[in-house]
Amino acid sequence: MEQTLILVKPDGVQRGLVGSIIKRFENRGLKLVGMKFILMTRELAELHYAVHEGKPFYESLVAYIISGPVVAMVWEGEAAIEAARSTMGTTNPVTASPGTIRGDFGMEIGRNLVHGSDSIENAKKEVNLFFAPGEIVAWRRETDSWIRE
Ligand code: D4T
Repeated sequence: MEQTLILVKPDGVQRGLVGSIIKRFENRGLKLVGMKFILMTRELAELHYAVHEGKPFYESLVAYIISGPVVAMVWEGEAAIEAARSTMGTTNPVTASPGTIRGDFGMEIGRNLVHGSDSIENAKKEVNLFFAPGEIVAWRRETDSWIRE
């Protein structure tokens, strides 16, 4: 079973879209196993976006992610990483399909509302960056047999 780190970024929080965004992942059938509302420190942001250091958009990306609170979540499911990313839509909301979070709510790459891990390796790193092991909740979902064969 995969786990993926999802962030509702500061624009999603400021625009009052937290509930709508969470609902998309719930509707999909992903299972919520961790959630917190935090103001990311610059240190955490730099660790999270270390792979982008040196790129032209790096400074504005870090400034954006620490500009207000975010909702950090861990969602679980088979192929959770790919399922979450297809629910989010492409990185640039302008090209994201209608029906995806970015395609329905976004207009610019620098305000793309959500983050989702992009590989199993990065998902593990990111979940560990945001959550202590004791903050992940293992629970039995009664509807699982209607979502997974
Ligand atoms: P995140 O990490 O936010 O889920 O986005 P993606 O996984 O979909 O995309 P990414 O890692 O390539 O980019 C990270 C982050 O940087 C912003 N960005 C990206 C930007 O502002 N300008 C750019 O040219 C690119 C490529 C958007 C997402």
